[in-house]
Amino acid sequence: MNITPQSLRSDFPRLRDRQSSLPLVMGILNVTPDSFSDGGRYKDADAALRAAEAMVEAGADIIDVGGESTRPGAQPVSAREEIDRVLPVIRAIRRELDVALSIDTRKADVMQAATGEGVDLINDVMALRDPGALEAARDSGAWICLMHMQGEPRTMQADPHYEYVVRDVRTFLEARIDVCVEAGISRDRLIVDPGFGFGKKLAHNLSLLKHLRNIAAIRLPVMVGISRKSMIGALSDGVPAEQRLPGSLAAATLAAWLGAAIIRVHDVPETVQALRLCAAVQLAD
Ligand code: PT1
Repeated sequence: MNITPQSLRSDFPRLRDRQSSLPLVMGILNVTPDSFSDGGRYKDADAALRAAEAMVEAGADIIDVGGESTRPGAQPVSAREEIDRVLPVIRAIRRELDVALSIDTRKADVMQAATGEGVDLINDVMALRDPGALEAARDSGAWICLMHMQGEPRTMQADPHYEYVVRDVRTFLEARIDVCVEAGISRDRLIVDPGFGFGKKLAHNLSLLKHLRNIAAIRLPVMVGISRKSMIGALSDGVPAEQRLPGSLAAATLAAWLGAAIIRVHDVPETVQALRLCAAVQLAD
């Protein structure tokens, strides 16, 4: 069920109607210095392009390009630096591959630069709360993923707390949807994400996954990113990220079963296999 960039805008409504039970697979492409750096922007962009190509061949529907880490404890980078990292990669993928493109950013200037190169989806862990982001996203015409985060990446895991996590996250997402609609963004351009690992303890993450249908009841496509996150390590004696594939596949399967429309992952071929099994069971008599 590969979709072309040209068809992305018209195909997304399919996510709301749920004709297909197979969620879209979003492959993660980090272009931070620790990921593809061996010096030289051109070489880095070429390595990133080859990684994207492998994910597309393995069945990724969307490639999510990110130039700033937002994992717990990460330090912010400037918009200039972020643009310098992601634009060569976005241009190369646009030129060489037939795949939908997403930009993982919270900064208005990066949104503007990326959508100017034809990026189809803005994936914002701040849900357009940064200055200028709402306007930049509105004017881009792109799809927008609004994610829930409590706090900010550097400190968000210090002491997260909620009254009722599922209700609190849903209330936040609905408030951000209202802000978007009031700013002139059509509801059909929006996707929501509960933000696994973003200012959440293990018990919060588990409740959000168990009750994902409650988030899907917002009646917008739901995106889920659990791939290799520490919540998986926490359930397996703290195994490092490289050893979290089995838990990642279980999480992707559960999310798909509970109605997720897009699954954001590192391990595309493995996830595609798990999701095909899941969809086949859902479609069985
Ligand atoms: C996500 C997501 C994202 N996650 C969306 N975008 C990250 N829409 C980046 C850990 O606990 O879930 N949804 N962009 C990566 N962030 C994290 C957070 C990585 C927590 C790791 C952890 O290990």
